[in-house]
Amino acid sequence: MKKFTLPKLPYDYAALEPVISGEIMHFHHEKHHNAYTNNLNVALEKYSSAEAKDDLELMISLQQAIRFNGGGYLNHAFFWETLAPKADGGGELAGGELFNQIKQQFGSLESFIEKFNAKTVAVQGSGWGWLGFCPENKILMIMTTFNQDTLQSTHGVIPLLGIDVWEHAYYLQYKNARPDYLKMIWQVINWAKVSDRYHACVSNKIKT
Ligand code: MN3
Repeated sequence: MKKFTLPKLPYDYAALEPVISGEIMHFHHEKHHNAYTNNLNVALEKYSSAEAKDDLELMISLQQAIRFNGGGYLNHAFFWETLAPKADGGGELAGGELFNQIKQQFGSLESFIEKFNAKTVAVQGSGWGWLGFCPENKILMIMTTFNQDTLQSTHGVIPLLGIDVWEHAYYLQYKNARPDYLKMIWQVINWAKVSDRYHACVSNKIKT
């Protein structure tokens, strides 16, 4: 059975400062993401055990653990790649196919960010804000998910950009001010990566 391992952060813990503190990145990656990874492995192992095969209640409860921890595993791996230090081009989207599509659908990048933040600030409790690609209508969509639900498994929409709005993602630095965190984070969005994901969708390189 496959064991999942904690993916390496593609930059140093402090590399996103001052937008996201090194302390937050350190805890978020080494504690939170690591816990999802370990708990996912435990749940998967139990699920494949002989005991679980004869116990439907146990299987159902393990499915919930897999949904939560598996989602936490995937969403965080995706999140680290969605961010980049400013020195490596974080925050820059000057043109290109994705930029044009954003402009066409939302008017401007600024107006897109405004709409994204309004929707994501409003997530009740813990969850994620997403820019996704709808494979049916071939359009961009701003969406949210609760807890660690993944966008694709719950809505059939391909994630291009995801922002963690669990309190652990910002509380140590921004305290309760989720809007301030969301206002700042655009300075470290890895638009090159997000654009690559969009290209893969429109050129049908990924299975939808
Ligand atoms: Mn998180």
